[in-house]
Amino acid sequence: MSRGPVILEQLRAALGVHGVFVRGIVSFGEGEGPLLTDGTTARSVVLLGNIGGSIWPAFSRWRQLPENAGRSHPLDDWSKTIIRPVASSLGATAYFPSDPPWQPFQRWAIEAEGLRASPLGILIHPVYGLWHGYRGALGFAQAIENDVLPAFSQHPCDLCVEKPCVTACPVEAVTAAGFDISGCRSHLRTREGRDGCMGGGCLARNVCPVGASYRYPVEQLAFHMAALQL
Ligand code: B12
Repeated sequence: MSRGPVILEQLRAALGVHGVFVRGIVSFGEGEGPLLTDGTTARSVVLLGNIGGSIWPAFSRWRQLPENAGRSHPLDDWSKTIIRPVASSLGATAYFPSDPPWQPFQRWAIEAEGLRASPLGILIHPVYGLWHGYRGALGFAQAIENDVLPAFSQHPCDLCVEKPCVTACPVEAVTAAGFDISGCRSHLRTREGRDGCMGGGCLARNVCPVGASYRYPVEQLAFHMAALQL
């Protein structure tokens, strides 16, 4: 019998308490997956991530511990702290979105969850909107069947006529050619940027009508903006 369902059950039990969920599973042919620590390649990758502000309570508690003060990348460190022991107990290889060489997390999410890119570049989910992200992924030598239903058959941005996300950015950093990160960062350093996007979150992301009830809590929005400004 396949060990897949047991692995997924153990993962869900170990990580759900931290607000990290199994977001979907990608399957690979022989030799096509990312490298595992033993030098072979993965047959499946389980994507792990947050839905809305799900990680914020557990992460905030961890961050307040004296030994975690003053870290330069606390969210990445926390993700590794909770995901690595689970990877090791399951004999999996852990990948993290922040670690170069970057693994193609967005390509994996498109395949595993049926997500599509929004005009902002980040992927949109029909229920969670733009309010989700990835905290890690686990590579396995065995095939694991994807038990997560694909998110949708129709792209929510195709149904959105107004596309307020494209016009909401005060410095037009959202362009058809991609995201203008230097224009965004320069604006964040101005008084208008500090009073607007820095405190309350990216205006373009905030204005999206999809999944508005999953919007991150204000402290999390400010945390991500501070990281983006670095
Ligand atoms: C480098 C990087 C950045 C850079 C450059 C981003 C850029 N737009 O070029 C900077 C620092 C600017 C950045 C900013 C942000 N990022 Co960023 N970033 C990354 C990182 C580390 C690598 C991306 C990469 O180049 N991958 C390499 C390629 C090969 O991987 P890939 O999956 O195959 O790439 C596909 C996607 O890029 C996709 N794609 C991307 N944009 C578009 C646009 C269209 C129209 C289409 C069709 C496809 C598409 O097509 C590629 C080919 O399949 C990823 C994590 C990761 N490892 O993926 C996070 C990641 C993409 N970022 C993420 C987020 C949330 C953000 C911010 C919102 C963070 C914030 N603090 O607010 C901003 C948003 C900026 C924006 N509007 O794009 C999330 C996106 C989650 C999601 N819902 O999709 C990721 C996955 C990190 C995570 N932990 O979840 N980011």
